[in-house]
Amino acid sequence: MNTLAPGQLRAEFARRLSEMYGREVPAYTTLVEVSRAVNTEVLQRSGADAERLGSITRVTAERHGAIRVGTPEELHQVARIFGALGMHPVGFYDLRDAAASAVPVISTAFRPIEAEELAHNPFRVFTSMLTPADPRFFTSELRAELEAFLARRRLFGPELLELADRAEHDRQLCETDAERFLELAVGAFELSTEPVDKRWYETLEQVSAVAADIGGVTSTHINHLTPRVLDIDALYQRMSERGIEMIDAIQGPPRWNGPDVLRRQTSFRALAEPRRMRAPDGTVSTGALRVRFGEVEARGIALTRNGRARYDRLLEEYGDAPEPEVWQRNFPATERGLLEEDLAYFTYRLRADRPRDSRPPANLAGLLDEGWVRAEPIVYEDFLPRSAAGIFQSNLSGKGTRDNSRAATEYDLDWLSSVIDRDIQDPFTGYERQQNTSIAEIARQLGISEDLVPNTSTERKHG
Ligand code: OOG
Ligand code: NI
Repeated sequence: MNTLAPGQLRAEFARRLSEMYGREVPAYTTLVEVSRAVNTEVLQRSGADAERLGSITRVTAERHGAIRVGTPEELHQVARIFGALGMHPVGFYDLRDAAASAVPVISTAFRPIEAEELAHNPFRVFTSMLTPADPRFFTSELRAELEAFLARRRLFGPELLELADRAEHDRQLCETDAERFLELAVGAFELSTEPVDKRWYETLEQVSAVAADIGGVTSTHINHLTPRVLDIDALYQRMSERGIEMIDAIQGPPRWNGPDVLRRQTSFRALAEPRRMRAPDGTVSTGALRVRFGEVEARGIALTRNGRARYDRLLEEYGDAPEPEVWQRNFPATERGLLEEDLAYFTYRLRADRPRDSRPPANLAGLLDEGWVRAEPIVYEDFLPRSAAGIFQSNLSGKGTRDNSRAATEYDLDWLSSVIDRDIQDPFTGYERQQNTSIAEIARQLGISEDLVPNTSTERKHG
């Protein structure tokens, strides 16, 4: 009998989730159609350049989703489900301080880690966990009530978790089990039809709409599913022309005439969807909630720690939407410039067409100049905390409340890692490893014994 490996399960999960979401959120289908049209145009316009940051097959299938859970136990279970799909936790995002509105969550992203797995299907899920223990948002009474509510609910059933564990352990499932696993897993992220306890939902909503979305109901749901587009400015305009109201801006780096770096994203506001509500007297009526929205992203080159420090400093100095001129002054306008200043990550490959008629120089710049090797940019696979907070915020109805006179409860990557009982990878580590492995490989192929790893130059201003 046929079996499905984690990569196949992941691709199939992403496909079915997309089908479900498209059925339930029609604007998503429009977004996917427009993204596809824009990508085809970019491909025709730019040829091979359009695929410099991923094949068109990958980019067309590429999605990320987002879910939010309430407790460490729930996050632990989510990690098991994604583990079955070959998705591992990467990065720690603390959105509590990244947002001006009340966004009481900390997050990580589950995604494939190996380059081949990413190329096969890069599906990732930004996963947030509520922080009821943070006294800036929750009083001790509300915290207790919230934690008791969360402890009573069950997001994922035993059969789903058992299949997940088996899939992860065996690194495969037979077709029958895979079918059942996928059906249960997709179902777990569908919007529930259970009536919402109106009083409880509204109590939490006063504190934070995010808290209500997570802890006001007995289930979880995918709140957006994001296609990747190769020209996000064109997409933004096209969607607006189709009458879909986008948020004010594209978040992340501006459009400019240099290489795309990190990622840019934009969204349309959650649509009001009918939802059954139960009043304190027990009567059920139809209300509306805005909990599912649309988002689209463009991805660029992964920045090194140096590059990221520069990016963060620019946001610090110029706010969330720096002008293209600011970019021009602070970032080199070519991939080679990024490489020379150690601002971005590249995979180095030997050029087969280069005659081996001299001794290859023992430094990367020389090898590039003399045509021995070429450098291919490594695409950024992760998220940005300020943009993520912006996405949360742009979809909140009210600002909620936050008492800044209270001290925040501290969380970090290690804490989250112990909660889910899995290593959470630092995002930089993966890119660095990929770059350094490729350098070691060309050095070996060319018989160069010196250390070719680029010197991690100290941050210096460009231009
Ligand atoms: C997650 C928001 C973050 C992104 O693309 O930055 C995100 C959420 O709303 O739950 O998905
Ligand atoms: Ni997103």
